[in-house]
Amino acid sequence: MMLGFGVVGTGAIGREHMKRISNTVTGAEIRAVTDVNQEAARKAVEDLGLQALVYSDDSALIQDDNVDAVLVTSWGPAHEATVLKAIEAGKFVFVEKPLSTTAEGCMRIVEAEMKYGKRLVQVGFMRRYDQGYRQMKEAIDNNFIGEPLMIKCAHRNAEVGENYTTDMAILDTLIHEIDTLHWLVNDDYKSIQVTYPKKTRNALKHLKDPQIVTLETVGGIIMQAEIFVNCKYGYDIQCEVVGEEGVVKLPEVSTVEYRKNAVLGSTILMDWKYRFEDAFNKEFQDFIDSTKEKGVPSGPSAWDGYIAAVTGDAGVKAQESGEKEPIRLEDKPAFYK
Ligand code: NAI
Ligand code: ISE
Repeated sequence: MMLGFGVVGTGAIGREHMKRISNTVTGAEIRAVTDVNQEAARKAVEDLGLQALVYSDDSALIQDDNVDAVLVTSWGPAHEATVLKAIEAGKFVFVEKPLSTTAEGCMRIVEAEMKYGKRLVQVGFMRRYDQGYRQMKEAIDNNFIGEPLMIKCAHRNAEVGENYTTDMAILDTLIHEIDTLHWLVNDDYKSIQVTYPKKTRNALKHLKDPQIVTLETVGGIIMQAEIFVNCKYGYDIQCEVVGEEGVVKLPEVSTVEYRKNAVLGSTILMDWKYRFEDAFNKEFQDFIDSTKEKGVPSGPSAWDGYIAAVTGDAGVKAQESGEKEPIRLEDKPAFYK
């Protein structure tokens, strides 16, 4: 039986995921779409050659009996309302990051899901499905490098648009590291601090870029993440975990090696879309298989979305204060253990 998706938000990543569901992964199909820009929704259906209904809003789409799972790819501030409606209707939800733009909003989702009585929600933290990160995690879990002591990582984008603001370095960009790093080392965050190196002349006036974020865990691991969103040369994700007995490093993406004009080189990808394509495919296949076979999604949960939101809020505070800000999480409910 096919899992029927209803898509809320047919913008950039919405269309990517629609293509993925229709052409790459197996066991699912797009049955309905909606977007506040109705023309965009109609065009997405037409361009992808789908047999999907176009609804006027998310409420109507969620009520469609043929929609088993709601894919939320609208703007961040709209996520919470759609996710809550989908939970109330007992539909599975795949929601892109952020789960909600506030920690309180994430907690409302957590409470609604617990009240419903089983997991319905998966958050789009796709790095947990990236082969390199998975291999690192396996090595750490198997004690290959002994106790992890520190992490050094970088999240670099070639450039960002005018509407990218300083806080987005934490809430939109670092959010992926926030989710991945504590998962990698099985630890919880304790504090966050942000410092600003010399500013690049390639960043617009209103933006502080690059930024160095230091996260400290309850177990004492120090993680240093560089966020540099106008690095110019490409989309580059780096991560190295230093342990008591050795080091594991995120492998470079393999691209063709070339020799030309006295250079031995290889290409750096320019876009997250290509860097994490395989991870996106795997996260969707897992969501489809888990919901169909186990009746619950098994990927990053609403609780993981909550952790990211609390940490992100503390990060924005740290950007403003320059101080080490505490990260205070509620106790994890047994429901999510
Ligand atoms: P976008 O602006 O290209 O598309 C968003 C679409 O949602 C637009 O077509 C807009 O009209 C529609 N929309 C907004 N509010 C709506 C509502 N209430 N109901 C229905 N439609 C609504 O944005 P983009 O880049 O596709 O990002 C969407 C989400 O995906 C964001 O939360 C973003 O953070 C996340 N994202 C995640 C990535 C990842 O690596 N996991 C990468 C890029 C984006
Ligand atoms: C974007 O919003 C994402 O979610 C990408 O995965 C990330 O790497 C990129 O830097 C963000 O702008």
